[in-house]
This record gives sequence, structure tokens and C-alpha cells, in this order.
Amino acid sequence: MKISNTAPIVILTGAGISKESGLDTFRGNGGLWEGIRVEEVASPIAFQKTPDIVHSFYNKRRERLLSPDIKPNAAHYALEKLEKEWPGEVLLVTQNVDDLHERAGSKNLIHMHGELLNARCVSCHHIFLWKKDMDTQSICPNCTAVGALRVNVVWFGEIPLMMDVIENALINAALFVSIGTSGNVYPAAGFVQVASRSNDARTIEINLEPSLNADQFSKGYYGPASETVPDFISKLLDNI
Ligand code: BV8
Repeated sequence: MKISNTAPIVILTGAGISKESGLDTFRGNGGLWEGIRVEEVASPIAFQKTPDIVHSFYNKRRERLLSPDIKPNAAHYALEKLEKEWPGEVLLVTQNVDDLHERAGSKNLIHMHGELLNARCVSCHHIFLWKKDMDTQSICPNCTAVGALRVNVVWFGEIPLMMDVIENALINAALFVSIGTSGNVYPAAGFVQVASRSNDARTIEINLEPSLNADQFSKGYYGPASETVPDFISKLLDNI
């Protein structure tokens, strides 16, 4: 695929890119996450009604992410290589709340749905690194409020982060690549239309199998991300 080597690229990743690193996707095994539907537990209403269930859902995921066997895979490293070697701008937008892109070295990165290893105090709004379990008795290290902490992720019904920066990048992108996402969740699932409509960008899907909006992409490459992403990136860089 030939695009000008100063062309801006926007990459979107979802849970599928972290699957081979050992982190569960949301809609694998019938969309249940340890028996619960993510939409039912990742919402402000759920947090208000059953804070202990929501805290436990994130404590389990935080503990899993921090275990020594969880590491970036070849797909994460291929995206870091693209950012380093592509002469134009590469913006990586991830729906994932894990830190595997950072650990692979990606810098120009937006976590549009927040970060699992950060906490936010609903009393003083302070955001800080938090690697322990959290519960309704946890104390804010900034304002010492008790029980005012929540995980700093974007729940269903909340507004994703840095949408203005993302939309601007999509409008100017010459290439939009979506990796490891099922196309279930908006506004991320609508990014392909923003890119193709506003700048006639080339739009590529790289996934294990065609996503819900596969037909909206110019081309698709299917297979495990640890194989398809490095392969795609090396072909892109060979054409510089
Ligand atoms: C918003 C953080 C307004 C928390 C998450 C009806 C129509 C349209 C929209 C809506 C609607 N009803 C409600 C909405 C809005 C709602 C929404 O989209 N709901 C869905 C369920 C219909 N969206 C929102 O509420 C968003 N906010 O709309 O605000 C607004 C919008 C714009 C501007 C102003 C205001 C907020 C959504 C954010 C929710 N938070 N995460 C947490 O992580 O706990 S969402 C969470 O689920 C993820 O972050 C991710 O975004 C989503 C999961 O999606 P995927 O990453 O795609 O994962 P999934 O398991 O689904 O798929 C994995 C894919 O990988 C699969 O395709 C699989 O084949 C593939 N795969 C597997 N293995 C591999 C692989 N690929 C490659 N290699 C492999 N080895």
C-alpha cells in the first residue's frame, strides 16, 4: 500500500491487541467477564448502586495486569517501531486501559477510556497512580477523603477523553488503522467513518476476524495481532 511517507497516521487499538499478552477481551466467551457483562459493571450507576462489585471487578483486572507474566507482545512493539521510524506523525489511540503500549515504548498515545493503574478522587478530583486494591474505605492521598476513590477509566455513559484531539487527527489522517476491536463501542467504532469521510483516508482493519463494521474499511487483514500487525507495519515501512 503506497501512502506519502509524511502522511499522518492514526491507529486505534482495542482489547484484541492485548489478548496474546494474557489479558481477556470483553466479548470473548460470550461477552461475559467472569460471569458479568461489562456494560453492567462499568457504569456510574453500577458504581453508585454496588460499589463493592465494581471495585472487585477492577481489583481483579489490576492485579492481573500487574502480574509478572503480563507483557507487551509483538503487536505492541511493532506500533512503537512505526512511531519511531515513520517520518510523518503517528497518533496511537487506545480503548484499552492497560499500560502495555507504554511498556512497549509508544509515546504519542491517548487512552480514550482512561487507565486501570490510575485512581481519581471524586471529592478533590486528584488523579494519581494506584496499584493496590481499592474499596469503599480507601483514603485519598491528596484530600484524605474516605471512600471517594474510583478507578480512572471512562464508564459507559461517560465522555471519552481527548475527543477533540482525536477527531482533529482523524480528519487529517491519510491512513487509519483499527486493530483488535469488535466495533461494538462508540464513539471509537465510528472513527473509521470520520477518517474516510473527511479526508478520503485509507482505512485498514486488522483483527482476528471481521468486526461489526468491517465493511466500512478499505481493506482487512485477519489473524492474531502478534503476527498480522508486525507484518503490516514492516510492509508499510518498506514502502517509505
Ligand atoms: C459516550 C473502559 C457520549 C472501562 C470502556 C447505542 C448506539 C451507539 C452508542 C451507544 C448506544 N447506547 C449507548 C451508547 C454509548 C456507549 C456504547 O457504545 N455502548 C455500546 C455497548 C452500544 N458508549 C459510551 O457510553 C461511551 N461514551 O458515548 O459518551 C459521547 C460520545 C462522544 C462525544 C461526547 C459524548 C463510553 C464508552 C466507554 C466504555 N468504557 N472501557 C473498562 O475497560 O472497564 S469500553 C470497553 O469495551 C473497552 O474500552 C472497549 O472500548 C470496549 C471493548 O471493545 P473492544 O476493545 O473491541 O473489545 P471486544 O472484546 O469487544 O473485542 C475484541 C476484539 O479483538 C474482537 O473483535 C476479537 O475478534 C479481537 N481479537 C481477539 N483476539 C485477538 C483479536 N484480534 C487480534 N488478535 C487477537 N489475538
